[in-house]
Amino acid sequence: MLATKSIRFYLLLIFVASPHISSSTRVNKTVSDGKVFITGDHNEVVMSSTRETKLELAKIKKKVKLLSESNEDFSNLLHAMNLRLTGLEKQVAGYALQFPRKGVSDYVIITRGMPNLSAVTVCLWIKTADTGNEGTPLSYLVSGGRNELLLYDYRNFKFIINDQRFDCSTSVSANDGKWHHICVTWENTAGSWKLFRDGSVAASGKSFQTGYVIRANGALTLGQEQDSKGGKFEAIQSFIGEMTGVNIWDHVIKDQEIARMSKSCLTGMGNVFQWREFKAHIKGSVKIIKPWC
Ligand SMILES: [Ca+2]
Repeated sequence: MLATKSIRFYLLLIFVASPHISSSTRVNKTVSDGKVFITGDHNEVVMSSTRETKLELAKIKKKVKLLSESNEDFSNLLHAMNLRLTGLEKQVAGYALQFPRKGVSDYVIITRGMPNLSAVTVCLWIKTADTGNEGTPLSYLVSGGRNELLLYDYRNFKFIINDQRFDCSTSVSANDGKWHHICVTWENTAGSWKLFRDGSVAASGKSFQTGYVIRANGALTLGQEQDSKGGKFEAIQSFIGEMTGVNIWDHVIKDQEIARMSKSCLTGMGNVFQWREFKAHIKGSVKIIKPWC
C-alpha cells in the first residue's frame, strides 16, 4: 500500500510539474537550441527547457525520497496502532469460559440470530483434553431444526452448513489439552471453505453448499449441539474444557489476518458476533475465568 501511495504521489508531482496544455486537442513537439517546445492548436509554448525539466525531476526525486523516509515513520505508527488495538481488544473481551462437565445443562445461548449470510468466518480458542465426546464449540440452528452452521467434535472436526455433513472428516483435532486457535471460513460463490488450526490451513475444499445462504434468526449456542432451535441437546456432544475469543464475521477473513489473530487469544472482533457479548448469556455451571493471554 505504501509503495502504491509513493507511486501515486510521484505521478501527482509529475502531473503538477508538467506543462499545462490549454484546451488544445492537437499537440506538436519541436526541439530548438536544446529546448523542447510543445505547441497546441493555438501555438502556445507550454514546456520549459530540458535543463529546467532535469531540475524539476531532481526536485521530484528528492520529494519521493523524503516521502519514502516518512513511510518508515508511517509503518512504525501503524505498528504502534496495531499494538494499541490488540490492547483495547483485550480490555473489552478479557475473559474465558470454563465448561466443567459432560451433560446438557451447561452452555451459552444467544437467540438474537444472525442476518442471512452468503459467507462466514468463525474463530475461537479452545482447550480440552476430552477424548470421549463429540465436543461442540458452536451450533447455529433455525426453526425447523436444520443446522445452518455447526462446528463440532474436537476429536475430528466436522463443519456443517445447511445440515449437509462432509463425507470425509477434516482429520483435524484440538483435544490434546493445549489451547488451539480454530477458524472456519466459507463463501457461497465457489463453495470454498477452510479450517485453520493455530493460524494455518489444516483442511480445505470447494463446491460446498455453493449458492446457499445461511438463514437468519436462528439460535447460537456454545458448548452444546442443538437438535431443535435452542434445545434438544445430547450429553455426548457437550463441550468439556475452556473456550475464549469466539467471533463471527459475515465475510471470509484473509489467511494473513487469521494468522495474526492466532498469535494472541483475544485479537479480532467479529462484525456479526463478538466475544464480549457472550458472557451475559451463560446457562448452568459455565464459569467465567481469566484468559490465558
Ligand atoms: Ca445432536
